[in-house]
Amino acid sequence: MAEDEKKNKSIDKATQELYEKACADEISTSYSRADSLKPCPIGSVGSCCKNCGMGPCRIPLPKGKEETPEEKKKRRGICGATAETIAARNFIRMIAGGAAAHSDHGRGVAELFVAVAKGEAPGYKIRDEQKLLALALEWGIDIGDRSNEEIALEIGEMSLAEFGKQEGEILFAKRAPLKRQEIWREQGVMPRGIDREIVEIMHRTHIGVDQEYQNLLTQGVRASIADGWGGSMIATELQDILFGTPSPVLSEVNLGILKEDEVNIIIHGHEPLLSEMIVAASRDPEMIDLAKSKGAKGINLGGICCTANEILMRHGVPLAGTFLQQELALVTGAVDAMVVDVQCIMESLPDIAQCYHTQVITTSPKAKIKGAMHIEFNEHDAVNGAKAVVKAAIEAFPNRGKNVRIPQDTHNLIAGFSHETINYLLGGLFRASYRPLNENIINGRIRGVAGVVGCNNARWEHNQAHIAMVKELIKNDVLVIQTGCSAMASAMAGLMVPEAASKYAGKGLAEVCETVGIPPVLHMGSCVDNSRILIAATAMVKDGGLGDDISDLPAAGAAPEWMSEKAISIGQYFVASGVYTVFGVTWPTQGSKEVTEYLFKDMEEKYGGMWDFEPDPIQAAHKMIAHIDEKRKALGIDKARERVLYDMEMRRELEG
Ligand code: NFS
Repeated sequence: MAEDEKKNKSIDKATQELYEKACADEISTSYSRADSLKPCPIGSVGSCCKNCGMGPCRIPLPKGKEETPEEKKKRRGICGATAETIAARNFIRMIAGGAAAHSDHGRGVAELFVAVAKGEAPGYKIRDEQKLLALALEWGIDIGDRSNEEIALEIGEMSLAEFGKQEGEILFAKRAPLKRQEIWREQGVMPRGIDREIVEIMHRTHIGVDQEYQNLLTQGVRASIADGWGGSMIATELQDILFGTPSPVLSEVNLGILKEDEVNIIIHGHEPLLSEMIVAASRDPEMIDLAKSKGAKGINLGGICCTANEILMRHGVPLAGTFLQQELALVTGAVDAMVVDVQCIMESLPDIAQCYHTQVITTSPKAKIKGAMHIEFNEHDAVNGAKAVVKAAIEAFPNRGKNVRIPQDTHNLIAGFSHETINYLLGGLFRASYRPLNENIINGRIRGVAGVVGCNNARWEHNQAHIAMVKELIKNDVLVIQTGCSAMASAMAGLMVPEAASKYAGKGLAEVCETVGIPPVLHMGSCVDNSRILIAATAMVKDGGLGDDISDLPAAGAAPEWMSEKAISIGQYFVASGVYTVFGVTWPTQGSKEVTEYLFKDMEEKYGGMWDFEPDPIQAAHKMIAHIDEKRKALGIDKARERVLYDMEMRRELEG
């Protein structure tokens, strides 16, 4: 779908309604800016190098014809960098950006973890003791009769040390299947320390350093593993211990969750450190009384972007919307405060807020926005910080104008599918395991598993690709696991309730979902929680019957509406972990055939997983299904789909 063919801004009714209101209110949004600001055709394919002051060097491919070898020779930057070097440099710098964002989030959690262990962060406590002890055992930390805090201190310090480690291997890499670890060692991509791999990308892509695209891309792989199996995994694991491991929770999604007669606070960004406290503060009777004294009936919270997924998973706080709905939330005129921390936050927010009454509040010293109020989050005084934020929202409530429109649309969803929850739901408390899932894959009721994740992109009809792809996958008996904005998109389409199984899923998948009582599309959390997908995939390998590595699983990954550098880092660690991963919208290395071929083909030989690019979501789904079927064939379970029902004897054979 080319940009000019894009009919609507969104397939979501609430979003369409508010986009129209934004136009009527003469508000500039990412949707309208995307109309007037076309992507640079040279930069978007990775053929622009601006890594030094001699450039930017723009070296476009010849238009409409094959490049001759002579032309190719001349296609170089001033320093002599080839199209390959430039595309690879740009690509891995995206990985560095994404891995840095996730990992700095992980570092923040680890710092809070240490503060909590030392008793220096009042209001926080360790909520999941079992997970704390399990991690201590895994890392060889002495438990004995030590207190939780003593153990936590050691875990926190070991986690922090992962970032600055100079040699050896990151600790969580040991969680990967043994075969996977061997592949990483063989290919020289086992990360040493998280920060080190990111810094090395910045060094190697500086002018005049690494000038072999394969070698550049190899470092990209190493940094991405440091993200998925390092920084992101630390974020997820420590957040679970501190705030609780998610379990199934019923909630609602879309901008209709805003309330006419309550103080509406939108929590937007990524790190749940502050938002956890805001959830508590919004339930504090003192705050509720204050809200009532201003004429409101109560305090209503909603989330946008990945922090929304964090507080949804643990507290059932409703989701207001995805990345592309953040501006429209303000256009409702009903948001009293929007509190942001880091990542995926649009700089246009304070400008839009000015046209209504909304207080935009920044909270991170790393992310200030001109025109926003700044209340800095301090982990040593988080309770009061959160109360100050809630108070600012309450103060804004009486200023709400008449120009208010809250769309009616909401959908129910069930979230909270952490790895632990899936394990428990499938196997039961005493026999927690993925075996029933594996068995249903082996017997063919479930064809395979797909992770569909990532952003919205203003260059694409909002949510269209996510929903089309996910529906196509479940219709073909592929169980879908999701995170991020993609998960929210499916929830908005009603795919995350158990009833969706009989309505949208193929017969085999529907049968399994109905037996276990789960939706055909499982919400696993925020973008750092893609690490949960890695753990789930590893658990499937370890439970047996589906090969001995992630690359053997009938599984695939996708980010059909990606836009952020984080998505590229995520995609790369999926690929590096052995997963076929297809992206939509646009592909950032098209300026170099060799680099693109290397990512799409050569990586499969090295890592068992590879990249692909397919903007049409239905075709992309079919590529994923074809890959899943190939893996089924390699496992010798391709015939099983024809004789779906197994008798006891066949089962015994399978288990034996
Ligand atoms: Ni992840 Fe994209 Fe942002 Fe979350 Fe949404 S845009 S890569 S999904 S909120 S991080």
